[in-house]
Amino acid sequence: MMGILNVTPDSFSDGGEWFESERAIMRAHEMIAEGADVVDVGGESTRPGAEPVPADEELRRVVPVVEALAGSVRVSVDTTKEAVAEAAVHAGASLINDVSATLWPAAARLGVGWVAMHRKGTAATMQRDPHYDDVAREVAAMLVDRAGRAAAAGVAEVWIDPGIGFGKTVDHNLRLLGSLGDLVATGYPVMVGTSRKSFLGTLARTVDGLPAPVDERLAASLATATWAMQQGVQMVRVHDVAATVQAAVLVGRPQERSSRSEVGA
Ligand code: HH2
Repeated sequence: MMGILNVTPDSFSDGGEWFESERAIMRAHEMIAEGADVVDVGGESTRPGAEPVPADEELRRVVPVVEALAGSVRVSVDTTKEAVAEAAVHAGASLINDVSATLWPAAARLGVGWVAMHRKGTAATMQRDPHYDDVAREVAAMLVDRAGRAAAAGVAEVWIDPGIGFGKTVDHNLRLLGSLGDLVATGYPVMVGTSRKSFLGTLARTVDGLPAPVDERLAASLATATWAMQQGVQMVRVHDVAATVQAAVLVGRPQERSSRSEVGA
């Protein structure tokens, strides 16, 4: 289970720099207590149309938080910038979560794991009418190609991720979720992130029939995370760690349930 830790400014807080990192570190400790195996620290939003963050600002956000957490949990850094990845690794991160799928040479050089995520276009362009002839086949082919290059360059731990919501329509996302088994069959460990994403809001409606807003997507997030785990996905990237761990114990990872029932309750 990978817990999402966004270290980005909050317009409702005026607590300044100390408050921002302190709050992030507190949230990370909550997620660790809830059962997160990895904490994914990110200083730049990748949402469609999000403003790019300069490297020095991203470094300022990410590095102190990575440093503070690295002794307590496995830390990954969610970045597309080599300088940020390198500084985070020096601060204790051991996994580069790379939505651009370009940083494998850095992972090889630094001797850490690497997540290759599929994305079509950039944050600015990716949701402008994305098109595929066969989304599942094209995404798998790109990921296997990148993963092969990374392995050949010497990266010992390579993850692949279909990049739900990154240059994909609702239909593309559903097709990718439906074909997770094909990614698992490649032999590379697979990671998936559906947590609170907008396609869930489009499909899951409120009682008024409106698209579910971001804070009403928990049930849909859990349904997709448990589906992914049942397909053999080894890591889910989530905001709601405690709830996802509960769901995983019941239906996502039967092996976890049997080991827990042996100890008693
Ligand atoms: N999704 C987001 C960011 N990083 N990394 C991986 N490997 N897979 C994903 O699906 C993925 C990711 C979405 O990021 P953002 O829109 O910034 O929101 P949040 O980080 O809160 O999920």
